[in-house]
Amino acid sequence: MFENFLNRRRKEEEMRQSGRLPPGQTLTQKFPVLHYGPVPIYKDLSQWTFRIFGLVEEERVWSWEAFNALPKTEVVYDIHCVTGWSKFDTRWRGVHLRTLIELGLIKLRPEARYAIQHCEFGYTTNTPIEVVLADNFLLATHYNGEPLTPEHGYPLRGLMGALPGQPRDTDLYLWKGGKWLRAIEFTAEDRPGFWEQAGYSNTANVWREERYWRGLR
Ligand SMILES: Nc1nc2c(c(=O)[nH]1)N[C@H]1C(S)=C(S)[C@@H](COP(=O)(O)O)O[C@H]1N2
Ligand SMILES: [Mo]
Repeated sequence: MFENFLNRRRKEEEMRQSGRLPPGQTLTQKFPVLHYGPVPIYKDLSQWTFRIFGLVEEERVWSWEAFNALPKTEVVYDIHCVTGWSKFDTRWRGVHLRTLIELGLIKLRPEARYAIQHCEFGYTTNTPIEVVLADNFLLATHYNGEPLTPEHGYPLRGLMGALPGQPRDTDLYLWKGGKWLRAIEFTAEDRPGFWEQAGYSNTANVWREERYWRGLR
C-alpha cells in the first residue's frame, strides 16, 4: 500500500519534470470510469452502425464489420481528465479520422469547421475539426490489446489523448472523446455538447487549464 503510494509519487514527479503533467493534474495508476447516464449493453453488433454526416460531400455509414476492416493503428497517449487525474502511456488501437480522409472515404466540404461526436443516449461533444483530424484523436476499439470494456465505451469511442512529451494546442481533456460513439457530424457553426452545456469549458485545452466556463460563453 505505502509502497504503491511512493511509487505513484515518484512517477508523478518524473512526469512533472519531463513536462508531461499538465497544471493542476495528478497521476493515477487506476483507470477511473466517468460518464453521465447508463452504460449501453449490446447483445450483438448486427444493428450497430457508425455514420459520418453533415458537411461532407457524401454521407457514409459503416457496419461493425466494415468499420473493423478499416486500417487501424496503435497509439500511445497520455490522457487527462478534467476532474484532475492523468494517466500516462495508455495504449489504444483504432482508426484515425484523418485516415478516412486520406483514403478518400470522406471529403469535407469547405464550410466544415466543427465536428460533433454523437453517442448513445444523446451524449454529444464538440471540437474544431483540427482537433479530431490531428493525431490526438482516435476512433478507438481496443485498450491495452483488448476490446474496450462496456464502461470504457465498447464497441467504439472517440478518444482524446495527448502524445507523450509533445505538448500542443490540440491536447484537450478526455471528455472531448465520446464513449459509445455512433456518428460524427461536421458543421459550420459550433454546437456545445453535453458537458459543455453543463458548465465545462468549450475549448478544454489541458495546458491552458481550460476546465470550466470563464465568464460568458
Ligand atoms: N457517451 C459519453 N461519453 C463520455 C462521457 C459521457 O458522459 N457519455 N463522459 C466523458 C467524460 S466527462 C470523461 S472524463 C471520459 C471518461 O472516460 P473513461 O470512463 O473511459 O475514463 O469519458 C467522456 N465520454
Ligand atoms: Mo470528465
